[in-house]
Amino acid sequence: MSPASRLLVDIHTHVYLPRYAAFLRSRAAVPRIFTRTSPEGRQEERLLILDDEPSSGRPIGAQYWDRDEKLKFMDLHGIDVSVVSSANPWLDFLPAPTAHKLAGELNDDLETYCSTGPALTPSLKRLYGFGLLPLVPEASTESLVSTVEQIATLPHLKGVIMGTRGLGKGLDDDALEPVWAAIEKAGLVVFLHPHYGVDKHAWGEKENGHVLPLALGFPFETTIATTRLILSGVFDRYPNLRLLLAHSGGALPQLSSRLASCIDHDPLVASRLAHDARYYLGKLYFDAVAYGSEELGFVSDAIGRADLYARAGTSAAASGAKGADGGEKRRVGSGRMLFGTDHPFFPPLGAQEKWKSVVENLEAIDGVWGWTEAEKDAVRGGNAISLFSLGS
Ligand code: 5CU
Repeated sequence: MSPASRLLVDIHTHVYLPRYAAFLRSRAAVPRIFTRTSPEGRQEERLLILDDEPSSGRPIGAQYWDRDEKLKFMDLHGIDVSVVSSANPWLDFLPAPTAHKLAGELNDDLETYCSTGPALTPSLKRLYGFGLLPLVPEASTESLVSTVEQIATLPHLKGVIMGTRGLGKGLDDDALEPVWAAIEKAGLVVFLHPHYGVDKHAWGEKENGHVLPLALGFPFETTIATTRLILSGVFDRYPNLRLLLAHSGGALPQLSSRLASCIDHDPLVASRLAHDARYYLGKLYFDAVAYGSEELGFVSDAIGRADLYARAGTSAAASGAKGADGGEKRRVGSGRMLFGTDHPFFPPLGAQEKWKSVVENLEAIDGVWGWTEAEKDAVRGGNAISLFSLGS
């Protein structure tokens, strides 16, 4: 095992728990798992989750639900600890009573998955998790808050994974106020993850497979959802809410100064917010699933600038933040970035041992100009140990 400061912790790693996979097998509509005869004449299971995916779906197997497969993957890549989350589309497609019941059962299942798994030390397990909320239209506040309370009682669940739909009107819906309050009170981390992408008409008519929805649609969805949360003032009302963004926050770091300028020119929105838009980036956490050192460096610059805005307090003092040493911003920002793999998605196409998607993300962290070895170690694991209070 690595010394505590050198642990590799994967905070973006998914599972379809056996109960959920069985549920998907029972369905005739998307999302579903179905069995077909392969072109080679074998019986094989296929997964269909995205709207507009070809009806043949994609291969699915034990790596999606079997804990031993997760641990084998972790061992292969030197991952000490994983904070596992259910994969999309979660419970989004279900009627409220079914979603409520299944959320409770799946949260208990995930607690068992983690708690009965191996440990690194008496106080540090190899598996932790993000629970699920029954976030569907018609869900009652009581159902949502009671599920937050259930998750808070499960010692290996450290947060909740959430899509962008909320109760059908997005995450800036006033009806979600009690949910943010309950999550903040429980000290859970929200992992915000996309599923729907953006309007498919943006992709044109050429056959580009999953490339545009996954490379652009997913991150744009996260960008829009997070921006709407910022504009709604959620981070002013719940200053201790901790939100972790998938795929390094999509385009938000790149667009944050433009966002600030647009707000400045809109008195209605400006009057609603206590801070410059860039301040809120310093309240967020970002996975390091960006596949390139330059992108990680840039994201840490933008977060680091935000952190300096936060410390400066006022926008006048924040002009000092703009002039701060670039290296300082980059180093400060690295404290809010966390390694992830997206397992079991993006498996290798060939027979190579290690997954390219994982190796690339590790190499990207290693190659960020301006991060010290200690900061790289923090992104690889130390930040996750602190954010989720693992092993304490
Ligand atoms: O390949 C995909 O569709 C996905 C997905 O659906 N969810 C995810 O987290 N990564 C990739």
